[in-house]
Amino acid sequence: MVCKKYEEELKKYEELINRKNEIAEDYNGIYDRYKYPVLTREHIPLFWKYDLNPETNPFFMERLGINAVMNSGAIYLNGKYYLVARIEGNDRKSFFGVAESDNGVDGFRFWDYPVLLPDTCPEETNVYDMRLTKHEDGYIYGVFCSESKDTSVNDLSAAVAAAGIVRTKDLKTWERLDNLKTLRSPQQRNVVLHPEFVNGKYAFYTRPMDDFIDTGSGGGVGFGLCDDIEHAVIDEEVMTSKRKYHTITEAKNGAGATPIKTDKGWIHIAHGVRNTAAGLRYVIYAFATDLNDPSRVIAEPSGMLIGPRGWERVGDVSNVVFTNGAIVNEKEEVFIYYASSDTRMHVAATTIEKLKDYVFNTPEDPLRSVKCVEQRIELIRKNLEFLNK
Ligand code: M1P
Repeated sequence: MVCKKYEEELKKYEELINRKNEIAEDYNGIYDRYKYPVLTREHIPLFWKYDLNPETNPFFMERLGINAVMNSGAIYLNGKYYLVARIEGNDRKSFFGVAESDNGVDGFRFWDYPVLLPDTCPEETNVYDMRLTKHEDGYIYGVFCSESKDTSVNDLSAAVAAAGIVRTKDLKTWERLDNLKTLRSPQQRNVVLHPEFVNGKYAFYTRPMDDFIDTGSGGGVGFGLCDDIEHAVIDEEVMTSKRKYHTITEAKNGAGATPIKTDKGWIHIAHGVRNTAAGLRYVIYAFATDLNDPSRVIAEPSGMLIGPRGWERVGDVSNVVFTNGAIVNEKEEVFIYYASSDTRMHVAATTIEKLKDYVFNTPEDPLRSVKCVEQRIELIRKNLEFLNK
């Protein structure tokens, strides 16, 4: 017999999963934010955390608590919306769990079991931030950060980030492939597989880094090709979206969602990081690359697409929004899934039409205040002329 507390907690859990989401009030014309997060630590099934047997758990205590649910890969399959979430236990280790919804904005419910990845990397300590790519070769690939202790230096906290690769056809059975090797970059995070072959090869967006935190000489989002996905090796990485001084990407940036194909170019939704007196601030931005050469940036609107707002600013790592997944459905609606402050998952909804308009018609960052004022004065002048006609 389950205890009364379990029944009370289960009722709260079911109310949370069944709560309808609503478009939030703030308006920008580009996308709609939603009032409630789509996944939180409270969305984790009770039977993942508690021992439900009163004989072995008389106080109905959490035995394996969950701290946060965040950075989720996203995919649309057979009319359903799936998030492969990064779930962080109270023990700081992250793992992946699949949550499913009928409409993409609410009702996300985790499958009964989290994903148990094949244990092929004995040195790997932590895994997180999976990007899902439905590739034209017929597989769904998951590329994630595989983190290990750096044993080459005498520093307990030193770590190495690499890109782990798995593939599946159904999100249930996962085959682990070799980690990506980038011959000219010692560390990698935020790696995304492009959905199509480029020049007959697998193509990755990379994020070269000299160190676990600092990108150092890594100039931005890289791009490289490899012949064999099962033993992926990239020699040369060319730069796509570059880090720039005094912009939202000054400290670092990284690819986010798998690029979205449109008739005007590939649309990328990435993250940019700047430093502040309060630490690093992460925002989401967008850019487009050429349909035939997805490494060539053809449009990059100025500034951020999504920044942390209101209570999104607060969490385990405050002042962060981060995306690694978006879904486009058959109505060309776009759902951008983003985490706030490394704590919970939200959705911002838009359309392909609006995203294209945003990416191709928003002015670029002119990189100097005086030019930004000129840009704004031009907008004001045209508007006042229009209003006074
Ligand atoms: O804490 C913010 C983010 O930090 C990292 O991103 P980046 O590699 O660009 O610094 C990632 O660890 C990410 O998971 C995290 O949300």
